[in-house]
Amino acid sequence: MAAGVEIRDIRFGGSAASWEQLPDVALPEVAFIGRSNVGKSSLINLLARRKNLARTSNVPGKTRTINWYHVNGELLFHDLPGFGYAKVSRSLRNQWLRLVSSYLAHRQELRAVVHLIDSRHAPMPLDREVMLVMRPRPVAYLVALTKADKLSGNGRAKSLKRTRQVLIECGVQVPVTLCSAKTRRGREELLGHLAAVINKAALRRTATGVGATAQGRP
Ligand SMILES: Nc1nc2c(ncn2[C@@H]2O[C@H](COP(=O)(O)OP(=O)(O)OP(=O)(O)O)[C@@H](O)[C@H]2O)c(=O)[nH]1
Ligand SMILES: [Mg+2]
Repeated sequence: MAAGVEIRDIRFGGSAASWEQLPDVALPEVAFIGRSNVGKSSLINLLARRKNLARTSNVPGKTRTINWYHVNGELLFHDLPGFGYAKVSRSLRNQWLRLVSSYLAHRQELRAVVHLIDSRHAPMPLDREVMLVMRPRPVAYLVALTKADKLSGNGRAKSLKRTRQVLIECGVQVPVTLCSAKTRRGREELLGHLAAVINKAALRRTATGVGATAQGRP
């Protein structure tokens, strides 16, 4: 496997509740998307080797804005609000869904999408929608199966097989990585896939050494 993205420096950049508030710094972006509570913020912490860089919670609906992180001053990680969370109002849910869908469909700087799916469950209808939205996009697409520590070896094998089958049904063939924020499983594999898919030339061209653009954290 290719050497992974090496995260030398990662820091919180800011939060956007609407399209207009997204950062305008012309750096390549990697988005982490998935259902509420699937482990997006935890995965960013795992990749960053930081405990509390992104705030996590056992109550779904923790991340309500698009939060971005500067990586090595040359790349952004975007932690997206989870979709499918039933306990917020329909209008707020729709607002998040609109923000996430327009981000996926139109964001110029987007280079890679990491789609997180709970390894214990089959992909849900909204997950299939993400796969279908991603199919024609000229953006690298990776799937991470989270909370793999909660499954036996047999359960993990089944989870991989089931997810690959749904991806085939949706017409996409992409790397699928079993991950655990608890055992740190999948970190190197995922960073390896990211290094392979992010356009290094584009990174060098646009690298500006930009640091944090806002104080504090979400
Ligand atoms: N056992 C285990 N628990 C995990 C793992 N990843 C996340 N969790 C737990 O799952 C819960 C949700 O994690 P978050 O990272 O906040 O999930 P999220 O997808 O960012 O959630 P929202 O921001 O609400 O959409 C927390 O209680 C985490 O500790 C994992 O790999 N293994
Ligand atoms: Mg979150």
